[in-house]
Amino acid sequence: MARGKLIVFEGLDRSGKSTQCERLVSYLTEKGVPVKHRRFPDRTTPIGQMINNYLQGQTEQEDHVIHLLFSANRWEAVPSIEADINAGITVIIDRYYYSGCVYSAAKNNPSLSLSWSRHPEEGLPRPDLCLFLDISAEDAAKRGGWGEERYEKQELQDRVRQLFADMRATDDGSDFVTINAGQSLEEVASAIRQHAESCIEAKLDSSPLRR
Ligand code: DGP
Ligand code: NA
Ligand code: NA
Repeated sequence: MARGKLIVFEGLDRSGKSTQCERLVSYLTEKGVPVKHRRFPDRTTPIGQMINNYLQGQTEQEDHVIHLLFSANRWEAVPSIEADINAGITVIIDRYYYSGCVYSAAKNNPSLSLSWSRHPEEGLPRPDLCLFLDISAEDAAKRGGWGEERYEKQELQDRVRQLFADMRATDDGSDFVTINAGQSLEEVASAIRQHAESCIEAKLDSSPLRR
């Protein structure tokens, strides 16, 4: 049996990522493609609840500690992701280790660089396709105010945007297929469907997930 594919959505808060991720999952499900929808952070596990409390400002965590918790929250899902993929199910994830690296590095902690932040993520299954929803500062601003959570502040988001751009020059960034998220919902969805369907149709039967 052909293995499933690993498809990841990335982008800033307010890039439309979660909406587009849900739309792709519904579209493929209706077409009869076996898919599983996940998101990180997965707030349902004990580690995820610690992350949720931190994001909501109820607890404080040292910068490296919260970084490692976000990473652990991905690692704890790996057996389940691998089982799905080996069973022929395509796993579609809203955020992954790319967010993990840039949001931590955006804190400007001198001992938490983009390259330091990459280490705990080493060995996680590498996506077959990473859809990067790119939006300009102006377009993001038009979409209304930030929410209440810890990282939803203009200054931090500006650094996140810059770090995603820096990441494009690294090996991780070579995974990105950039989608212009400033287009209409329909245009964005259609571009995403094209990339996702050619990824799913690509024959990788004998090639394992990369690491
Ligand atoms: P979301 O549920 O997708 O809105 O994500 C919650 C927030 O957490 C969002 O501002 C992005 C941030 N985030 C997601 N993954 C990570 C991670 O691995 N590390 C850090 N530091 N932040 C992350
Ligand atoms: Na958010
Ligand atoms: Na979201």
